[in-house]
Amino acid sequence: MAETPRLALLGGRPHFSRPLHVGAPNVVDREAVFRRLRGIFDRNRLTNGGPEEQELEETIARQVGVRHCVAVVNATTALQILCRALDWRGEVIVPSFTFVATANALSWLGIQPVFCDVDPGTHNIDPRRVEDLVTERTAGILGVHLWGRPCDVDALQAIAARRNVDLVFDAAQAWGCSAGGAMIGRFGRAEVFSFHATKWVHAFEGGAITTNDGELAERCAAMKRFGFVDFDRTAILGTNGTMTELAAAMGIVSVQTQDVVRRRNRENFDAYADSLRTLPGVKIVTPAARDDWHYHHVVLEIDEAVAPLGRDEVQRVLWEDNVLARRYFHPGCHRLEPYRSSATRRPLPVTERLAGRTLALPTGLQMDARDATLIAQLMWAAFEQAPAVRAAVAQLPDLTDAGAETLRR
Ligand code: T4K
Repeated sequence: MAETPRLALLGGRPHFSRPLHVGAPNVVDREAVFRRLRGIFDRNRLTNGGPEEQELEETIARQVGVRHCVAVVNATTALQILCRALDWRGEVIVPSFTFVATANALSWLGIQPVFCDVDPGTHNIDPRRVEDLVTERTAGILGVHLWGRPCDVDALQAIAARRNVDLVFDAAQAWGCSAGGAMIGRFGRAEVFSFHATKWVHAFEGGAITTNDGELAERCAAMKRFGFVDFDRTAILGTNGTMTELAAAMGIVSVQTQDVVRRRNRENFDAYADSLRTLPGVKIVTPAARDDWHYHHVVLEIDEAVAPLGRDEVQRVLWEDNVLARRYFHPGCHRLEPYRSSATRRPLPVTERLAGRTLALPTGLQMDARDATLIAQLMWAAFEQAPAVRAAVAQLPDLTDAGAETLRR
């Protein structure tokens, strides 16, 4: 290890002059987006099923290897449309250890999310816990490929078939990932991707439903456009989930240039992994050998029983140095409103443990491998001076008060 860096928390100057964000947008080729934008203005077709949206849908379907793709304004709306198109009511089994949008999409439709614990190794919904939660009110299982690592699709599929319920996946974090050679996006009855600006491939805001079920795709496509199946005929209750042409153009260029981002993510990830391998009590989330990954989520598990500092203390150290690490997904949906106040709480010990120890670090084009190594060195330095760090953190205001302002910088 190089010379110990002087932590900003302990009086040094911040090592990064500009904040490094988790989820800073990656834009590889602005000119290509501008060219497409000129075409959009020339055609004067700005939204509602223009050529950019159609091209994006074809691009996604081709890369995933499915027959149908329906582009939607964002993944949250896409999940809602999919749930409606499946005519889901009653209860749906879903992990709590996910971004709150997964559960909210259900609740927004009056469907009750039934929170299931996750597997401690994969962080994904634990099939061994799912079956006990199936009741006569269960409409389906909504798995989440958290961090882009695939759920245990086969086990979930077996339960869904045995109990005669639907299985779909929230693949918001999993664009470009595969499970044992099969691209995520092909599993269950349908899957939903997010192309939000914070994703490694994005459309400013965007989402997509992928499926091999033609009838389901047709229903989703009609629902996303007010229920229209013709220029003036509706067939179904719909909403407005349309993606603009500008967003679709950004999405196409982002897919076309994704290898540049994946390569940088990989370099950053390897540098983090190399430097953190022997840091006591710290484990980095890695893909299984059989899977392809985007290396977009650099997620640590910090075990306070072994590490000299806890996750929240490490986060404060990094923030003082302008590394805005995030506690994804603290504290778990079941501990956020409106779920926290609901009467039907069951114990989720693995979710609780993970929510207290996971920390997401920045990556992407905003930084390089040297930066990743330096961030790891800051963590080493913090561990070496743990008593002083602990005392200094205790003097700081609560992060929830200062945090929102800092993130806007
Ligand atoms: N299911 C799952 C499993 C998901 O992870 C998500 C979204 C969804 C469903 C729903 O997908 P969408 O409906 O969004 O398509 C972010 C994103 O808003 C959200 O899309 C994402 N998951 C979630 C994990 O993270 P925040 O509130 O943590 O991100 P935000 O806006 O604070 O962005 C992170 C940092 O990145 C900012 O502090 C600053 C920087 N940033 C962000 C944006 C948007 C920029 O520098 N420029 C930007 O344009 O939720």
